[in-house]
Amino acid sequence: MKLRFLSFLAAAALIVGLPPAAPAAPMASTAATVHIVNFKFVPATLTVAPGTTVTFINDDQEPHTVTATNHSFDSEGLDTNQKWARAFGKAGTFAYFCEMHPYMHGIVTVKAAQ
Ligand SMILES: [Cu+2]
Repeated sequence: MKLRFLSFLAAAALIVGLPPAAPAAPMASTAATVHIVNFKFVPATLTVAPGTTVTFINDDQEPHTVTATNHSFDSEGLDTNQKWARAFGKAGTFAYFCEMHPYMHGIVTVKAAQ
């Protein structure tokens, strides 16, 4: 009898007791990388969570820049293997290009997970 009562208590505790452990939320990535390869940004379009730091790496033998279309950021010239990082804190769409090769375009979209 006592055992059954304890079982009841345990079941009741499960129902009304402590909140269940939070389900494992998918880890929002806080870092991403864009390579500059063969005069292209790879990937050319990137979607990240707010607060993500995006690192741009120039894999080419030519210098490139990562320059916002609205000039809100500018890496200046990146030599071969040089890296440049920027934290994207707020949601929005950030178009950029290479000042030395203006046909090179990329977009970082910053969007909160649903
Ligand atoms: Cu370039």
